Amino acid sequence: MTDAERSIFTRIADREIPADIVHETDSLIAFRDIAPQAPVHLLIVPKTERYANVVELAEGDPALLADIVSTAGRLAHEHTGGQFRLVFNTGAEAGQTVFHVHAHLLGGRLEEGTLA
Ligand code: DGP
Repeated sequence: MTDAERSIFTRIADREIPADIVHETDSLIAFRDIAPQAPVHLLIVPKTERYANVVELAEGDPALLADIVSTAGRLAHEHTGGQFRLVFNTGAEAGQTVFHVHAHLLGGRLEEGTLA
């Protein structure tokens, strides 16, 4: 795969592009969003870029989706006091810009309409 074909998130996981990484396992990586929409705004990303969106992930690897959700819970306890919003933009018209599935974990004092 050429650099142009690899997703920006794969390049972050491979340490080719710097990011503020807060958590990593063999299958997932979590880092701060470059353009935060809330006081705490993390992206939780499976290392595989096989799945473009959450529906593909749910159908292809439900255990990995469950891992994202439980990781969100643990990270929310560490970073926001435990309450959070988890968003999967799905499709360009819904605001998805990176077609490598990722969850937005938003926490802190959310304004009404954040990421609406
Ligand atoms: P989405 O619109 O749901 O596809 O979200 C993509 C998010 O990825 C968006 O909130 C901005 C973030 N993002 C894009 N490029 C980078 C980057 O190079 N570093 C970091 N940390 N975040 C990025």
